[in-house]
Amino acid sequence: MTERRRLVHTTFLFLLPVLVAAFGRSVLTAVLVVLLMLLWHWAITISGFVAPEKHPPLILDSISASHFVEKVRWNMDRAGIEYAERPAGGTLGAYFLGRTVPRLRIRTGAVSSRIGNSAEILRYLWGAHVGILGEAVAHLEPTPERLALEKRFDRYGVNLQVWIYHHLLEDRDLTLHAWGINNPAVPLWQRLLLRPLYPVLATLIRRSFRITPQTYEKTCSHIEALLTEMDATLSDGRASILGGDRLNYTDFQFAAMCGLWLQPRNYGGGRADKVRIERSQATNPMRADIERWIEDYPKAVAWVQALYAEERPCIRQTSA
Ligand SMILES: N[C@@H](CCC(=O)N[C@@H](CS)C(=O)NCC(=O)O)C(=O)O
Repeated sequence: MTERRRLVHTTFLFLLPVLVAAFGRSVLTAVLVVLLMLLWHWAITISGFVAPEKHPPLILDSISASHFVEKVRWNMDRAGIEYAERPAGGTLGAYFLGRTVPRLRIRTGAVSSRIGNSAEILRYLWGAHVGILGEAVAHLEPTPERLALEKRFDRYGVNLQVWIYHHLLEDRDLTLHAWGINNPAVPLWQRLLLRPLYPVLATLIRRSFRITPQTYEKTCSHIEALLTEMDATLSDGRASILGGDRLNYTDFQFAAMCGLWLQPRNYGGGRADKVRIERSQATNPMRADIERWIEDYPKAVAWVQALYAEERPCIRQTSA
């Protein structure tokens, strides 16, 4: 892994035209500097083999509040897989680097790989650990019915993004808080950028999620249809949504997705405390939706709360 070295190189690259112009250097000097930059770039590539940067073997790129991150994080914690979490300021990665979170970075010797998309990350985790950890990752086994349910819960997660931004963007400070402006684990330069960039980021979110009163209504009806179904399914007292007593990754996924609006005490397992939105801080319409859902779906809500209380112990904070 040579990311930090590449970051220094890229920063210098962007400064170069300014330096060459400021010092009034000739074309020949500029060409020489370009050759030096190429040499530096090559040296960084070689250094990845000769003197790789020190990183934990598994790094989870995140934004702390994300329910998709919580889906992966909970399943990793459950399996006892060691990783370091690296939180970023909300939406910066998406709109400036084109990546979503969760993203898992894996270092194997001098080779580094990245996996985006929570579903693909869970498939990797199961495949990479089943031979070593056995039973500890049994909850990650991707059976056909789990895969089908996971897709539905991922759609629920996307609907919740529309729902939450519809409400949150009405309150700039609350949105910035959820994005990590008060979270010391987010790099300071990102926290400083969030506020001035807010108008641009908010516009991009409204456009990319097509947030309008109509999409909000439609989204709420999808969310409520799924909650109605889960409420009925869980009313027979089963432990796992798919039946039986053994919990699997789709159970933690559903709880993680609901955790976004229900905010149980252990949401994030200790890693999202600095971005929590207490119900009392929510805007009135947002609180009204949450309270309506709590009242209308008591079985599903009680199940999620119990799962968080009993199966989501707070873990030690580890950051990359
Ligand atoms: N299909 C993706 C969805 C992930 C997603 O939408 N993540 C959001 C956070 S919940 C994100 O990356 N937002 C951009 C950002 O905040 O940088 C997955 O399952 O991981």
